Amino acid sequence: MELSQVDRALLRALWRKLGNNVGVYTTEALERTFLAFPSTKTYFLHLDLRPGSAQVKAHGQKVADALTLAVDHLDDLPGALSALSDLHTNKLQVDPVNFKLLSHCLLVTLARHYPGDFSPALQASLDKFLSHVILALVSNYH
Ligand code: HNI
Repeated sequence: MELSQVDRALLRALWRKLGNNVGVYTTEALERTFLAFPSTKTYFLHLDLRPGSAQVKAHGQKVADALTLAVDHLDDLPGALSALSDLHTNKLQVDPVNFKLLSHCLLVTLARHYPGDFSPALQASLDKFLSHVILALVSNYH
């Protein structure tokens, strides 16, 4: 389903509120993903995955920057994310189920930190946004 103007406005307002902390929440989401869904760790065996790891934090910041780029390019997510799509599909060969697990943990993280903002409407818009990001990332799978 397309992102409506309301979805876009809610997302942009949330991102303004997150400010420089997108990386903090993405890192928490990664830590939750690794704990709740341990099979996801198999892609990161070369990194130190212990809670508080500087490597997970650095990776969280990269994922955060990609999500911020996506929020800034809601009209062309496949274009904005095409290099990342190539990386995840052809090079890393990430099984697409894993993207849902990370996005679930991102929703949980944001709900925990912004309970007052996390209305059902915001949840729906965020879920839609993350589904579009995932679609763009897996668009290279054949
Ligand atoms: Ni993902 C690297 C963005 C989901 C496994 N990933 C990146 C980078 C970005 C990124 C940005 C860094 C690229 C670079 O250095 O050029 N990843 C995203 C986004 C999502 C996502 C926006 C979903 C919302 N990645 C996932 C998932 C997995 C995953 C679900 C597997 C469970 N990503 C990786 C791996 C790397 C990676 C593995 C390489 C890490 C490294 O440093 O070696």
